[in-house]
Amino acid sequence: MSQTDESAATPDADGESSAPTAHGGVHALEVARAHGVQAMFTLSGAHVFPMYDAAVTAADPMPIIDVRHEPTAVFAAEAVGKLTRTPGLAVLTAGPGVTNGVSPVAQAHFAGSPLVVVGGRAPAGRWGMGTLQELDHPPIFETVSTWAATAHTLADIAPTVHEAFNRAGSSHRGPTFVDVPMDEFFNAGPLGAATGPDRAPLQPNADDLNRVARLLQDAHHPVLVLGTDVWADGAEDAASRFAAETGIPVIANGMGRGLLPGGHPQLVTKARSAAFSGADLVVVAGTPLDFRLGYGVFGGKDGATPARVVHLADSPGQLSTHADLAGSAAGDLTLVLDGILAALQSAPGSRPDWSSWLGQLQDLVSAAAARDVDLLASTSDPIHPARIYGELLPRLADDAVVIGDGGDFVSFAGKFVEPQRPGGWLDPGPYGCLGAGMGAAMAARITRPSSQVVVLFGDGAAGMSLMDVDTLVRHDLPVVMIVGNNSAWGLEKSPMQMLYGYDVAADLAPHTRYDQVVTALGGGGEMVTDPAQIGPALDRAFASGVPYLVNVMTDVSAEYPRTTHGV
Ligand SMILES: Cc1ncc(C[n+]2csc(CCOP(=O)(O)OP(=O)(O)O)c2C)c(N)n1
Ligand SMILES: [Mg+2]
Repeated sequence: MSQTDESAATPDADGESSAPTAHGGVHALEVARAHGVQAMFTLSGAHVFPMYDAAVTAADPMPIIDVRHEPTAVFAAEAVGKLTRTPGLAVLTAGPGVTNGVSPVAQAHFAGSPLVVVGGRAPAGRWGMGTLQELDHPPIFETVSTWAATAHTLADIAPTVHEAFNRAGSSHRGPTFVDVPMDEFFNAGPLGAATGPDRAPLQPNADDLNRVARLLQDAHHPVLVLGTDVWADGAEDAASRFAAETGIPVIANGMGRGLLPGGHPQLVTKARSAAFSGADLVVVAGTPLDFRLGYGVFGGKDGATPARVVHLADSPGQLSTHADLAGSAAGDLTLVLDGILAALQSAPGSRPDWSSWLGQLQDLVSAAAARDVDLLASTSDPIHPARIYGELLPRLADDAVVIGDGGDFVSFAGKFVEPQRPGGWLDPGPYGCLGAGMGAAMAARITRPSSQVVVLFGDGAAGMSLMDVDTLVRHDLPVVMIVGNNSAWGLEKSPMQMLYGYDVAADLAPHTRYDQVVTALGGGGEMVTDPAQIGPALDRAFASGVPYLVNVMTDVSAEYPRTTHGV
């Protein structure tokens, strides 16, 4: 117990002190702390002052990262959740502060990111009378969060916040929201002992695991897809064991990147389309069968038989209801993967040998890598975005955190960046909300203090959060930002051209000096127009020790060759 005023302890009948008293902010913050929160992200508003008072008056004060626009606070807290697999905390003031947080909460909902948002709320004592920013928030979050509730009284605060953290951090993870009426937040009353998470791993069904093992036993050309929830569920060791023991080819998706390190012989992400079209069994672990995975249909072109599909999820509600599944299992993903492996290893008959199938895919990976060499070294003028990755990749440390926020420029990152460790790649996930990168960078710098942190911005996306470089500077959070500046909302420009033969609302001002925005705010930066200068600029950025933006002018006609637009 760190932040109670002992002189305010409530005397009981014998005159001895019983539970100490504290205001509502302390009630909420002590619970957050018990759930592992180490920093709060916020933008000021009087409705939530008790949270700040609780943070700064604690014996062990909690850092407050105050931002310039609420979405950055929530994206930062979401990214804390993604990086640490413990819910992050954002605190938003009533009304506009809370509604500014809706898109990031929706993003966390789609990505299954553990996140708790505590909101201010107009005072209960004047509810309905039209106080400033009086809005009933929880209904707004009904479709975009795991759970949303009001803690109506001081006594409700601790249990409601506890519930919010438990739900946010339990499979399937996601965002939760609690608002507290201002008068109750400022009220003081007895403070109970805060307790941490209480959740048990979800047990998968043994028959389901055996069935999946039999499907693997029968498969000649299987592929395993490892997605975000494998990392989020802490199943990285089980995933490595499964891959090592079976020899199965693996494709990484979302935060599943890095579960097998870049260059691992079984990692065939670069041969993804051949792997999917040639597979007879696709096992998808820890990610939905959405547009990123062809809605769960693999192969089957030109009359061929499509692959059988197995879906493994961290909880039953995540299992696909639209795909035609040959097998499925839901539960703690370590138990799921280890359980299938054990069933496969104890099955009668010989272990399947997939080495020649893996060999075919490895040849395709090598061919794809050889094809990329020229593009990564491109000397074209204007600069091809791939050249930026050609310069970045050899400079990335194994523990780097790479964040993508943009359209085509970031799609190239998805193609070229294969992290060495899990938890080192952050993208928005299936909701695809631009503007998340700056908050994610803050979270990465705070949670991985000694790692390189690199944000890859499209120029359009950068404009959504660049003012929050001010926050990086004020809080001494050095990160490297790289803008692929094609002076356009490129990912929208080329599809509009394709559909209409023209485009509108897709151009941005040419050669905008986003680097000078950063220097004006107290960081460093430079513009690059010569491909040979990208590498030296990156070296200066990494060495600078300040928020530093490398603004690279790129070729707007070098769009990403995509096969799907997500519909
Ligand atoms: C909040 C939000 N608004 C709009 C979009 C639609 N959108 C997707 S990609 C994109 C273009 C991104 O442009 P930029 O960041 O410059 O990257 P580029 O494609 O040019 O590399 C847009 C507008 C979105 N995904 N999210
Ligand atoms: Mg652009």
